[in-house]
Amino acid sequence: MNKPISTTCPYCGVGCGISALADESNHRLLIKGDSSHPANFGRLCSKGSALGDTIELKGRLLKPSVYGRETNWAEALDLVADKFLSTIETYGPDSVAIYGSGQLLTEDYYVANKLMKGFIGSGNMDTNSRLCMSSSVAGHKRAFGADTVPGCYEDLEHAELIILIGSNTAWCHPVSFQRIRAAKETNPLLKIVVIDPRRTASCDIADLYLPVASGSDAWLFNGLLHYLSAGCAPRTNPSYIEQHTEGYAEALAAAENADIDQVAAQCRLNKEDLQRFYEWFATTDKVMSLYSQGINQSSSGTDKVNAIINCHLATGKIGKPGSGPFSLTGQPNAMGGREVGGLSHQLAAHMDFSNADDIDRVARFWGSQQIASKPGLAAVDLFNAIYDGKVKAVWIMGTNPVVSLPNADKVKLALQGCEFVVVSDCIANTDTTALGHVLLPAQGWSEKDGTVTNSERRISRQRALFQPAGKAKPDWWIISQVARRMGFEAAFPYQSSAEIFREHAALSGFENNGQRDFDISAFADISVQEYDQLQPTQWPVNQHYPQGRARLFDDGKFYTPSGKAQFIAISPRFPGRLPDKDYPLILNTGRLRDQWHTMTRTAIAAKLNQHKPEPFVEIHPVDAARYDLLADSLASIESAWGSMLARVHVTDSQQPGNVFVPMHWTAQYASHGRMGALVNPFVDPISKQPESKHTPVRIKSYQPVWQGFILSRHELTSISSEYWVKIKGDQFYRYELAADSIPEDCLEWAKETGCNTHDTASSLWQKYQDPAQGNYRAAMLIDNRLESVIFIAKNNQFPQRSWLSSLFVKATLDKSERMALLTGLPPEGTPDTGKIICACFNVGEQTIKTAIQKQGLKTHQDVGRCLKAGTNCGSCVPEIKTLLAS
Ligand SMILES: Nc1nc2c(c(=O)[nH]1)N[C@H]1C(S)=C(S)[C@@H](COP(=O)(O)OP(=O)(O)OC[C@H]3O[C@@H](n4cnc5c(=O)[nH]c(N)nc54)[C@H](O)[C@@H]3O)O[C@H]1N2
Ligand SMILES: Nc1nc2c(c(=O)[nH]1)N[C@H]1C(S)=C(S)[C@@H](COP(=O)(O)OP(=O)(O)OC[C@H]3O[C@@H](n4cnc5c(=O)[nH]c(N)nc54)[C@H](O)[C@@H]3O)O[C@H]1N2
Ligand code: SF4
Ligand SMILES: [Mo]
Repeated sequence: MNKPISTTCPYCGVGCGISALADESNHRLLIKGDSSHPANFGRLCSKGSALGDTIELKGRLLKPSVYGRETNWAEALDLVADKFLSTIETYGPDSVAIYGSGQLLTEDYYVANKLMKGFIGSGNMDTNSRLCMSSSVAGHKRAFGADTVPGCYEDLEHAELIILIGSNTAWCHPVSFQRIRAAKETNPLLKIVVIDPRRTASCDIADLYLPVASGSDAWLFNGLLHYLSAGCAPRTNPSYIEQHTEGYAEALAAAENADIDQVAAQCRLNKEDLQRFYEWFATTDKVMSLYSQGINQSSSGTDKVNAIINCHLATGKIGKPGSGPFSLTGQPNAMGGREVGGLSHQLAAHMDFSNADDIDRVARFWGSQQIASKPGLAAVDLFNAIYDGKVKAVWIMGTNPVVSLPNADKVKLALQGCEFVVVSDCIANTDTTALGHVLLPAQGWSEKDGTVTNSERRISRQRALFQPAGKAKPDWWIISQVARRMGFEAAFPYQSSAEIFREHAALSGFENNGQRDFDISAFADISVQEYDQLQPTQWPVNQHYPQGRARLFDDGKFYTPSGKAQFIAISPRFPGRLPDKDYPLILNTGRLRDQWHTMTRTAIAAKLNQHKPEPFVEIHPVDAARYDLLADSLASIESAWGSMLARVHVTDSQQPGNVFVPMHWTAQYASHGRMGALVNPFVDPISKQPESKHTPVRIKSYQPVWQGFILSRHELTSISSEYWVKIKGDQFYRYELAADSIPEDCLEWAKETGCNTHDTASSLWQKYQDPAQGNYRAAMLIDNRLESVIFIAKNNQFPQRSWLSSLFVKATLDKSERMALLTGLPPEGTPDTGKIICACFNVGEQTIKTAIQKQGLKTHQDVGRCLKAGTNCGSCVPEIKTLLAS
């Protein structure tokens, strides 16, 4: 048997270490959390645990293709180089662009950025981090003079108050959330505050939940600054303010009007709750503010970040164990991308275009005569420029902008009209690869080799577990090959990721002298063996900190010209577009527990599709009544930019006036689930980050003539119904369907979708039809093995799909099961698992409810002991607790 290989999870910014046992001959993978990795100490969430189910070769992009024709690498690379060169020659360097991703490895990212900024000579390299971390980057830069995350995960165990602001940590950073839960169990004095317009699973451990009005956080933290400094005995830290900061008076003056009454009104919060939160912050020594997209994705995202940092500076609660503002990074290498300068205003190694010395320094280091001298276009502007025909050739790598950018229908049009679109991806069919003229197969996570940096600045190795799929190549290799063909051989000689990492490390230390926070010069001469054995290390790693550094700013020194941290005077602004009579509701968007972004990888793992199988819209009961929406019916949601269809979930976890849809569905998995089409393209004026959490929309009921579902052992080939959703299950595919006209012959119609309806000697059909009611049910078995199930009805009265779905793993059905097929319900005495709650151990709602009742279980720990549910990643614990309570 092979030895386990240590690597890093390719999903979120927690950056969990994984111990992987790869079986090359069967292409199988056993995954365990790496108990020695400081980010997770052996824990993994549902997504990380399911990685072994996502490595299949089906669906992978295996060969390069040009204009729809498969080809070899040489032709594809030559074409990309030629087209880029000829475009630059005719229209100049700013007519081309690269749009990258926080899911590229640091080495890939470094090379892409070097090519565009250093050698093509344009700033037009931006990344999906613009949609993710750019407000935090801008906020850090304003306050600290550098994009520094001061603290580390260990602080979670030291803190006495943890504030989760616009962060659904329970679902998006599940392993860190479990760490906070554990810290609270060890230290019952630890208090948790959750600030989010939506009551999320993260509220499960909250001592106080503040349902802040969408977009109003800057008011809340200006109010806190005001509160800390008010009264005869201020709770600020005057000596810290004096010694280590500047701009306090101005920031305070700007917060002058933010008294509790005003803040309560602006944030629509109750005064007592507000008072309690402020008092806890004022009186607790060790406070951590963890924030994420509820803060960043806003037209005042940068101000929100600084409003939070201001409060930490005013109290000196920064740079000490258990204290500090802490931006949770989203993608596995969001941080690494910032290190290499992946955003279009950055240059490299935490140097940027705002400083002529930086430009000169990087040009000398790279030996470049034609380095770009000014920022390029940020994501939304970049795609507008493509739409306008100003950018004529674009190379998209490791991101799916046709889904994830705001005003996504315009993005689609932009790419449809663009002269030359190159897409590097590991998956063949995505909404973006559909529009590429050249498709380049990138190695996937289990094949790649390089480094990533997590939220706490920890650099970890991703290591190859398998041989590459098909002709797939590392992203750094693909980019270097194009660079060489463009005439930049000398600057892109790389043969391995280790060489690139060394160069990146050397640049970070080049003429640094302690002036730049990002310094990993200790790795500048790292050997291939040392690189291969690199242990997870927090930067900076240099001669002063050869083993890395857990916290920055513990010495009160910042990277501003004066060495002092900067308060920023904040005047809270309203979101860019406010609801009006045409679009009266606020659309909020975000993530689900078991899916990763545009689902290209997580939707391959059947077990990750069971928790939330269909696009949905969450709406408050009052609004549901106002807009005549029944629970579980379909609704159409429209904004000034686009529309979608989703299943209605009525819940008081939403505030009236707000609706929420998950960001994940694409045209590959749903007919009308691509929410990016609706999203407001308004951006923060400083960070250029789009306001993805606040779009005015309207909602109305969508009433199809019929609804139904098909469960099929084989993937359907052509679905013609107006509404469809495709869900991969264990040995079957599930399709949720709805349409405006009832098929004349249901069987004929099913055949057209590609459903196996062939009558053979071994096939057995069961059918039930009531045309008057528009009711049709059928099931087919081949040699007693279930092949397909079709349910159609004019009303939306269907059994849950759980029992029928569970039959596909069986080699044959017994008589009682066959008899029950067309009821869709298990035969008497057979338990139904119900909807899956625990994805790690596949435990359903009904199983949990029955166990609670029959065995008198009282706590989630009891449920865990009895059914294992909730004992791996723990992300479903909040739901188990809800079941216990009901
Ligand atoms: N399961 C899963 N985990 C992921 C990802 C994934 O796709 N799936 N993606 C990763 C990535 S790249 C990222 S960036 C992170 C994102 O992690 P999070 O930021 O935690 O995730 P989101 O669900 O986008 O948004 C967080 C919360 O912001 C709230 N919010 C909306 N508007 C406001 C507001 O005005 N103020 C406040 N205070 N809150 C508001 C939303 O209601 C939502 O609950 O997750 C990472 N982890
Ligand atoms: N409305 C709304 N929009 C949002 C957000 C939101 O909360 N609301 N969140 C935003 C945020 S924070 C983020 S981070 C983005 C994420 O949005 P995207 O980056 O568009 O989403 P992903 O699905 O992660 O896309 C990654 C792509 O890279 C491919 N890929 C995976 N690994 C590799 C690799 O090693 N090499 C290459 N070349 N390709 C690879 C995947 O198959 C996939 O197609 O969405 C943003 N958009
Ligand atoms: S929390 Fe989950 S998704 Fe994030 S790195 Fe860890 S295992 Fe991967
Ligand atoms: Mo993100």
